[in-house]
Amino acid sequence: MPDHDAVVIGAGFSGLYQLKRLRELGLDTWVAEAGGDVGGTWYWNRYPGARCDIESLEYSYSFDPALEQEWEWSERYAAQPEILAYLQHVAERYDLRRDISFGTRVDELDWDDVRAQWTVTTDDGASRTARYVIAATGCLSIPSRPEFEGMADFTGEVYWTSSWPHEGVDLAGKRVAVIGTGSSGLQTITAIAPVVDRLTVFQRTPSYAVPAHNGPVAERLSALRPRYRDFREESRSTRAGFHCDEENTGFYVDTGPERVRSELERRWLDGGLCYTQAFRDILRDADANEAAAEYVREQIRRRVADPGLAERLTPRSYPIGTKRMCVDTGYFEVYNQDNVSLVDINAEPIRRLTGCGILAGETEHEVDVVVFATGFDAMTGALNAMEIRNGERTLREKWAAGPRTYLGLMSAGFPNLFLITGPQSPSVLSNMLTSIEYHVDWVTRAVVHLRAKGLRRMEPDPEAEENWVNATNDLADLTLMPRAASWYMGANIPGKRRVFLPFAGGVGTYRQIADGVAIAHYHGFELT
Ligand code: NA7
Repeated sequence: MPDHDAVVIGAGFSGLYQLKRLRELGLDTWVAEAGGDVGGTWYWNRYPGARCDIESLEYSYSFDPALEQEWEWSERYAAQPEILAYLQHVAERYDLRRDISFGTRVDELDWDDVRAQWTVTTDDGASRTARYVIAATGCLSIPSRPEFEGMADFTGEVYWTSSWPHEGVDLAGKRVAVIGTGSSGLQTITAIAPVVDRLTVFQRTPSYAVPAHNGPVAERLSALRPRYRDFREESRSTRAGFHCDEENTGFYVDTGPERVRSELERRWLDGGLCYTQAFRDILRDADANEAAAEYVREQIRRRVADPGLAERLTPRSYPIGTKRMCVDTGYFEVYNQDNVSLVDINAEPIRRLTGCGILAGETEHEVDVVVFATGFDAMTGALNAMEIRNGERTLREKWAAGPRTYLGLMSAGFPNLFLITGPQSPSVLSNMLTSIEYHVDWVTRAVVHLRAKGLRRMEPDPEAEENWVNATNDLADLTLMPRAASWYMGANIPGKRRVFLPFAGGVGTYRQIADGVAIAHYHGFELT
């Protein structure tokens, strides 16, 4: 008998809920978490201004109606400390910590086909066995840390947004450089601009951003509470796993110019990521996309006083929505401050870090602090960081030309290894909470089925997997998504194979397919 029924890797939103569900089934479950406490993403990403860009009313667990009724979110978009406090509350409320080992990273997984069990080896050298392993390792959990020449020479402070120190950072009155202008960069820049002495932003690609219109949420929360269950159920059938007024969404091709403009304006005034759902074909039709992109560009010109600077901050090289959209609160206005400057590193490439700053083009920018907001090895990074062996090869070798999964949940040849929000599932194209809960419930149901039938082993049929891989690639090719050098495509990591990583068919459709598979006795899986 294995040491445990199940090992869960990670104690973020996915791992905590998975532990709760398996424990309810009476399974002996152990969780390994690399961080010092629960929280995952929200444990590590403590940079100034860190905030979720999915609304709190939807970016929260739905599994317990009592929790949903009791928890008070303070803002429309919760800041990192509030989300972390929520996860800590969840850990305490359901007494989850007693099965979690913190500061423990899983290095290796070895499948033993005779015993039908995994051996899980952690960075302290210890090993234990388990029938099932659930990788709740997150989609954006392995930071991308590009190497710049001279990094060791720089004598000032260096921080990464993705692993910000828990205390002791004070940027007030300092000269600060930020490298990277994705969501993390934008939030950091906006938060620190008012307190630093000088801020120099190094931008490679400008981002499209829509306003958050953040504010108190208490009223909406109390109005929602009587129908919270229905609201959650609706989310599960939407495209992106959260409400976006989809019933009022038409096709751009059928919409006259005036109506196009007023719809974009309406979405802009509402704020948030629903902007790119103004038309159903926005990510498929180049004209629809260009109309939505141009509206955002116009707003940038209105917000940035210096037209030359506005132009440099304006995204033009890729369709809107094909890189992860940012949600901002006063980001562009920051550049109207005298103490803020922008370096376009396409025109003035970063040549090296020096003892006292950054040499870009011919100019040395003297700074006290460098902040890297350079993103993550998305979706496959955390899985490929482990040695996952099946006796013949590693998962990393199997995935050398891109990930291969069935439903984003399992990969053929690696039995009883379940992936929460794995590649080729909607995950990063959706509200992660909707996708996480769906996957955890699906996995739990599969485990119940295996146990009820006395089965020991589950893995995808290679043919079903092949079809799923092809379907996800075909779906992506129907969209404009592959046109951007994005982390959705793996394009931010040197040497990573460019394939579209998530499933682009939407949360509601995905759920119908994956539910159908389960109902049809796990069609496409081998259960033995
Ligand atoms: P992102 O969105 O991947 O942003 C990373 C940024 O860093 C982006 O602007 C990159 O430019 C830039 N970058 C990356 N590598 C380099 C190098 N070598 N030189 C200069 N600039 C670089 O990560 P975030 O952490 O901001 O956001 C991740 C997700 O968190 C976000 O999507 C939300 O889901 C929440 P590029 O665009 O690649 O040219």
